[in-house]
Amino acid sequence: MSDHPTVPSVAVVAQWVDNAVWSTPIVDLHTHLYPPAFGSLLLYGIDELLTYHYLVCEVVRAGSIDAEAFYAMPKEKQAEHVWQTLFLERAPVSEACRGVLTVLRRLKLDVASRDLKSYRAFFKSQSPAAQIDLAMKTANVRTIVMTNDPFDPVERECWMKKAAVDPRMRAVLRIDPLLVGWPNTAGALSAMGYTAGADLGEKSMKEIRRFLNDWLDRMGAIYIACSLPPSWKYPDDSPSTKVLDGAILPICRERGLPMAMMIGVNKLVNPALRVGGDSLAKADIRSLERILAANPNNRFLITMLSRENQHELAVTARKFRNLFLFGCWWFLNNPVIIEEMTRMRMELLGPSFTPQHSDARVLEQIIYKWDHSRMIIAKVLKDKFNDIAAAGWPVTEAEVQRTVSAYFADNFENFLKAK
Ligand code: RAT
Ligand code: ZN
Repeated sequence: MSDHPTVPSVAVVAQWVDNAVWSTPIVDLHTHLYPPAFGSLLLYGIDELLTYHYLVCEVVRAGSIDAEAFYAMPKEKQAEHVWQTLFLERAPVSEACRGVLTVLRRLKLDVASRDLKSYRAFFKSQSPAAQIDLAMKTANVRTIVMTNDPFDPVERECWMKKAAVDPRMRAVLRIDPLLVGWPNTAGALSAMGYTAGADLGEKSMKEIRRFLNDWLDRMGAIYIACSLPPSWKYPDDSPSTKVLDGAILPICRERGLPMAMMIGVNKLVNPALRVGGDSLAKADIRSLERILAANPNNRFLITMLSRENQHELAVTARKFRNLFLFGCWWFLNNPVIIEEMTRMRMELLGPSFTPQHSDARVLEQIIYKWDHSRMIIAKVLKDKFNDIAAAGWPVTEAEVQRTVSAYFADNFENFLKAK
């Protein structure tokens, strides 16, 4: 008799994958969530869920009023308008609408009642701290990585007065204006006590480095992050190259921190939609290749916004070990695209990336974003493990668990530690 391990059946593999995917806690590496001590920055509850900017765009398309009239209403009225227009008058089949329904169901509210008032009553009865516990438990998320913007006066104030941070939340220094905001950034920096001029000479660069070091210390940030337009070029003679080369990348090297670049957003193509007014276009992969090649001692967390960039981005990740690929960002966070991207990345990169982040702006969104993504990741993983089982590979439960843990937490945490 052979003492080879046996190859499990399709049904057994599926069971192992489901067990691992639903029981493994997530490290959510990019969100817009905050601790309760950050006051109005932490969005939660049904009115915030219904007025998420993804839904604002849909209601303005569908509804009887334009963006300006929508935003002129008080928040509760906005939420009622969205509920009426997108849920009652038409079928809530879009991913953002479905997300609200998933949240209600997972919080054991009566979805079939369609009773917005009862949902409101539930959320109002919860303290923010209790709601964080409930959302994290329901979503099975163990760490929430924030987006922390020192250029935002409300947020800056929270850090200056040392508002308490929930130990399950980790900070990220977000610095878009340092790359794309010149010459206005000079005024913003000077108001914070740093004298960097738009010339971006050596003196200015020193001040930018001081700014970065001060804020990294104050926040205990685990990486630096920015979003960039599709037109981003590297290297060139623009402020973004100067600040990357002269301040950000050297500081990241000194401190052993990764730099996250989220590439492909065209800001405010429709300003009336406010935070919902951004769009996307395909970006230049050559610029990414050049920054990776020129800075082998820097580590980069990369995601791109255009579907058209995804194949070349996965190939780029094969070429550069200092690129850590993560998430299906923003307009890509739809089941059809998540499945396509996750399959392609698994086929090109094996277990060496992070398939998803939530980008939650409203606390309870972690529940639906992770539920929906877990379903897809499980589906793809079953296929992949069954494919190798069909080739005779004796897949084990431990191997499945190790792979899921890598995707949901370990890859990212190990990348942070790598230095
Ligand atoms: O996904 C979003 O909600 C966007 O509005 C942005 O926040 C984007 O994710 C970003 O971090 O810039
Ligand atoms: Zn984001």
